[in-house]
Amino acid sequence: MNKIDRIPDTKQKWFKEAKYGLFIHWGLYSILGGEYKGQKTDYISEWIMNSLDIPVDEYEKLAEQFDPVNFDADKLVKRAKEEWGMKYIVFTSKHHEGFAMYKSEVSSYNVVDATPCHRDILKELAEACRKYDMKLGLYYSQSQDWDDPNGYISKSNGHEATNREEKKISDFQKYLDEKVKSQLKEILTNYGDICLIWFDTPMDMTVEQSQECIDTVKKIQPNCLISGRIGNQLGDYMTIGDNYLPRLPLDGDWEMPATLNDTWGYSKFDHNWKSPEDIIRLLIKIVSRGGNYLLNIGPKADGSIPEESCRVLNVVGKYLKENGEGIYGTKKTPVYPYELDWAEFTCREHKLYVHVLKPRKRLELLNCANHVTRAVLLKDGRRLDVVCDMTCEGDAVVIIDIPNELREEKNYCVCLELEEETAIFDPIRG
Ligand code: FHN
Repeated sequence: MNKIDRIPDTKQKWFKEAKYGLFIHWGLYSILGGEYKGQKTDYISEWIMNSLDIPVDEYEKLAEQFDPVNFDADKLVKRAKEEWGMKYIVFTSKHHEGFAMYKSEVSSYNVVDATPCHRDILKELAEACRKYDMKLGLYYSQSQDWDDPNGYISKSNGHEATNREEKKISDFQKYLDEKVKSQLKEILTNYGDICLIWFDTPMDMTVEQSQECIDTVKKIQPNCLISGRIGNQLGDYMTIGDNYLPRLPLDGDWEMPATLNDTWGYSKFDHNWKSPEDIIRLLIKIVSRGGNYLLNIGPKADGSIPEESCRVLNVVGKYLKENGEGIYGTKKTPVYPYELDWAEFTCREHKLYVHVLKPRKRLELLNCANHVTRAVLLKDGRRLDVVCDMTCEGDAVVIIDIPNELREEKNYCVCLELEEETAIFDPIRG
């Protein structure tokens, strides 16, 4: 089968059921927070070295300031699991800046050797993940490395960042052999089970080079998944464009990486936060289209998490606590023929979940032709009255009465138990 026609299948239950993960972008760029020597970047903040053309030796000096006194891996992982409802965490072990957020023997440009804190951040996270039974994946920038003379430097933001371009082409293999593969071995050997390696921006990597990275990973941890951004369509699952929600359900395993504001790394200037309602709706849409939502936070240099991120994630977490049955482990949902601003749907065998996102007096699901045996409010198990009927125009309709005390409420989920295995949405007829 042509690679392009391949339907990605991780064959891993945890990935298919997880639905919601936490992305963490943290590195030296977090110290700058989008500003260097009085100059602001208007691009994503973790790209500041590239966007503002900061010379390598100047940028490297940032490490001397990295001392995250407020970073508490235990608290963060506990929170992600118990309050925010995430099922896995993906942490930047090395982003394009080239700095390792763990103790590396391959390069002293790492968080233990080059900073005053001498803390192995990855070790702290890995221990917390083990303690709370949280899956841990690692972001690793395999192509771009702005610190290594042989790493790629992208100009994809329209910015002529470097004069190192010729060299990088000829010596990329050297960087791959000496830094990438060796560092992959380190992160896969020294930190316990790693559920996935989140490769990114493959650039011009050849099929052979992508495969070399995969082989390096799988030889050490055969169950470790490979993100779509290994390039050449060799990933175990599809990684959708950043913040790009597929309009329709997609076949196979996929994940959408996304930001809470407009940047991945911490920025002092970006206050364009999505609302909890935005995130809840996005989560349900992604899940109903068969994907996982990998939602990002960008800790500050001191290790604290921006308050605005926590505020949003707390509300989403509350929704998941009450309505998680309608999210985790659900399946790709048939496309409902109408655009409703007050509802989104998810499903599993013999169950259709109606996520009610705006206040309603009653729920009318026009063209839903299922036989519903019971309607249950997920947050308290209360049974609701339900009728399966026909409209005077001759269309099937399911009607659920909403009790008075719920009529002003939004963000709750009703589970419809179905005689049929799957949701039946009739096509629109005139
Ligand atoms: O260039 C990176 C970016 O900094 C960020 O890490 C995102 C996350 O998906 N990936 C790349 C751009 O797609």
